[in-house]
Amino acid sequence: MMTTPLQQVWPPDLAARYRDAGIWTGETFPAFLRARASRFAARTAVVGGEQRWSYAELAARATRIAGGLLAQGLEPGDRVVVQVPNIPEFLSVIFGLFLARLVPVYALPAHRQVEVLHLARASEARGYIIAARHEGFDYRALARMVTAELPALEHVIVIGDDAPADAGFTALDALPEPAGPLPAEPAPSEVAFLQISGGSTGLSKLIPRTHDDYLYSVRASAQICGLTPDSVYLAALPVAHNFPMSSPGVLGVLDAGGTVVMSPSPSPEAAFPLIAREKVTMTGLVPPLALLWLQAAPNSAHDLSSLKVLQVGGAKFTPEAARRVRPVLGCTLQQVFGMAEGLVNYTRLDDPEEIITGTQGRPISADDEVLVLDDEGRPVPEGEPGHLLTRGPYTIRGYHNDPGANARAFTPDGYYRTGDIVARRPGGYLVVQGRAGDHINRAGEKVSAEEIEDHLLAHPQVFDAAVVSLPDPFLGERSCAFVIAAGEAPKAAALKAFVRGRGLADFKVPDQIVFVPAFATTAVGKVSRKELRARLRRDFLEAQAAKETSS
Ligand code: OOB
Repeated sequence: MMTTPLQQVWPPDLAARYRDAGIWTGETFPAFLRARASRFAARTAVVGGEQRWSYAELAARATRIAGGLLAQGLEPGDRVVVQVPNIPEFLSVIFGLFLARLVPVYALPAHRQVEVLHLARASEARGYIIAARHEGFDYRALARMVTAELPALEHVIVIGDDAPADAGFTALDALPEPAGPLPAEPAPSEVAFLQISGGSTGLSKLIPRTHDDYLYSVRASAQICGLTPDSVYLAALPVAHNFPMSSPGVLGVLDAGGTVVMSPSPSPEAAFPLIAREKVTMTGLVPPLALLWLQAAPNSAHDLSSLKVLQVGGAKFTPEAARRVRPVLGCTLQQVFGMAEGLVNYTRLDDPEEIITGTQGRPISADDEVLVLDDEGRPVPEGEPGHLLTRGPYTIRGYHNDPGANARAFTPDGYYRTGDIVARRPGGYLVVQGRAGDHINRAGEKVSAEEIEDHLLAHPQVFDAAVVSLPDPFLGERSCAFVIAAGEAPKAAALKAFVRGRGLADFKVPDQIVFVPAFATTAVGKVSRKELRARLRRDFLEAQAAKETSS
């Protein structure tokens, strides 16, 4: 069966420029692994649970997995959905895939059958790699559901002690013996993997990243963050996400020869003992978790003094919270404003405190081109809010196989419309003000209003629904569904259970449901979904404020 080819192409003049300038070095993931394994052979690459692997061992395991996957029947170029939590095997699996020239498609552990089916279909995947269980959830049951609907997903590989319950699944430790040599080195301009978008409309789009572009962002990030062989990075957020994967994340740490410590959960209960035991120097969190850590640290018996840098990103960190990081945790805050599509901004470790607490950083590269435009597409003056557009050596030029989305998300001259509203300050520092698009940034997890509305509309007692974001003191934003019932209104809890029961990631279930008799319309009788959502949100917040002042 022919699958849709993967590609990511920059205009030849720019590609030549990035190569000549030494931004794209031609390094590929297989070469990256081999070089680190020879240079840092005996050093500890990754720690997790009872396991502690050296660089040499990580490379040996990845090589064994690569041969096994090919012997199993997967072929170079095949896409493989990887849904693996923070365990050392995440790294041996993805590097195994790279060595076999198989293409990982990163799913998050929170994803359920709706998301996994979508990713597998959209990528035309033939393989699916899971951990047997994680945080009380049985991924084999999920795999059974997904493969029943999608027979093309032929190979299910299960990581875990217990033998797979199902015939037809293969344990990672029981892959067949490698049958031949590994394939030839990929070209650095080839797509190495598919990352997933936050999904501002509908389901996530697939983001093809090349060896050249991604490894540039990894190396540059490791440098900006001052990583060395002595760095110990705690992977607290799910490593399949772009932030803990490459900003600088686990890949940046491996680039520098440091040690990755896999935390099964980002909670202080799981993370603090690991920080103390492994003398962790750096980690990355989303804002709500950073707030939890700030609350828990003063009462903790664990020694957190090894921590030098706390990164916070994925959603806006308020300046008030940001100012508490140094006094409470005794470490430097680094704000990270990035996107799986490419552009990543960092505050630098030696920036003045006011920049660190008050901005979301500046781009990695002098070759990142950043535009801040008004609604008519004209540049706004410095300090004024506008739409952020960007292109550069590690920002994609298009999603996989989605001309409609590409026409909306990219300008004819190749700028990516991020959907973010930012203000630019002197020195190129960006301050994020909000989103132009209709998605909810729920504690860093992006929820598309449209996707949830579609699920709500599938309920027989729902006539219409509009999902909006509301400010939330803990999550940053929470989702609120305004629903017009068809006849008798269902109970809010029942409607939430209905949405969950459709097999969605938990973070997409509306946090709040408000029943309304009708949606207001304009004199012409029609409003766009966008206007409708904006109006519902505004009216609700105004009514809430009025209630608060009167009480
Ligand atoms: C990261 O990546 P995605 O793809 O899950 O989400 C990207 C979107 C951005 O467009 C922006 O809306 C929001 O997440 N965002 C932030 C932010 N960092 C991301 N909004 C405000 N302040 C921040 N610091 O979330 C991501 C990827 C790489 C590194 C860090 C985060």
